[in-house]
Amino acid sequence: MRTLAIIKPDAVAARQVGKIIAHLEAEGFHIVDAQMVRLTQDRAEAFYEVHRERPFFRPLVTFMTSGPALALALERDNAVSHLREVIGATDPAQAKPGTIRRLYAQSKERNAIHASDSPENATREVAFFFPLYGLP
Ligand code: 3AN
Repeated sequence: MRTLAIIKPDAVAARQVGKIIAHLEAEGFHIVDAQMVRLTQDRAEAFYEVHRERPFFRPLVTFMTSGPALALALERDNAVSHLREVIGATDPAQAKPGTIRRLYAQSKERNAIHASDSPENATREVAFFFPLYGLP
């Protein structure tokens, strides 16, 4: 099955893309497709639509549009749940040692990587960036 990851603008700016991809490949993920993206405000708002009413929505959209990011369609057994384990908790201070966020994230907002949180969202989010791979 497939899931979506986004290496966020903080990690791209800090030149951590290579290390994060190596970490993902070591965890058994295949890169199905990849695209450097500069999200517009409209695209970022659409992507995070479910969070529109949350207090962090505005700063999140500002951050996600602040620089280039790398969208990755990833494939593996149990891709969605495994990727969530590998990235760690939203807050890097709470993330387990060895997880991507513990290793590379700076804060709850600047947290290095996004991963789809359910199979339904993975289908939607892969299709958001890679329409060709949108079907499960
Ligand atoms: P996750 O990315 O772990 O699934 P979500 O879906 O709850 O977390 O939140 C989406 C994104 O919103 C997070 N990746 C993070 O960048 C940002 N975010 C979540 N909670 C906060 C918060 N309390 N303060 C600032 N930003 C947050």
